[in-house]
Amino acid sequence: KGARGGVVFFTGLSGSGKSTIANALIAKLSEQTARSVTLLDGDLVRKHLSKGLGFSKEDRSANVQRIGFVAAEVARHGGLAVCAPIAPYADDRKAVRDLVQGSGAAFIEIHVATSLEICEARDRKGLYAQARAGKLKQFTGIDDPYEAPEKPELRFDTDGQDPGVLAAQIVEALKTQGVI
Ligand code: GGZ
Repeated sequence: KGARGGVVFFTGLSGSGKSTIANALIAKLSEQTARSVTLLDGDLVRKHLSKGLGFSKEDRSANVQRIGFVAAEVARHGGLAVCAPIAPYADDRKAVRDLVQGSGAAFIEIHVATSLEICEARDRKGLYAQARAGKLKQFTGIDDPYEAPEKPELRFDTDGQDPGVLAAQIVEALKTQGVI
């Protein structure tokens, strides 16, 4: 019991709340378990593991596959990895799922389904405004695709939701899957 590795894989638009929920999850896990957690969040990944990659379909795919490879290795050795890229393409997410599940680890895909309208209205980093002005090309949801997952393990409509409540649902899913 407790020895099964697992990957929590968030997907959703920029500004949808992936990182916020991921951090709430990590806080909750640290209260409830002694498990250490490997966080593969967008900012750090693109600074190190995926340094030099842009936002073409090829580069996004490479980025997501790299995240998936590291997460699968962590999970294969009994660890717990939390990933939070946009991961806009269904085939990349499927490849990561297959890689993780292939080693017997749990894979929990979570669609953070905050609408484009809400993400754009928040625009915390001003990126949507830049994309609308044509200064930032290939921006997900504006002039680049986002393929919503059809059957994620969890889907969150984050509007007005407490990240701690959402994180608690993920903890339950990890318990159901025998990870914690
Ligand atoms: C989408 C972009 C883009 C473009 C820069 N499209 O809100 P953020 O700033 O911090 O999160 C976004 C992040 C997306 O990187 P990912 O590695 O998660 O994307 S993917 O999974 O598609 O590889 C955003 C910023 O980088 N950003 N340009 N054109 N987001």
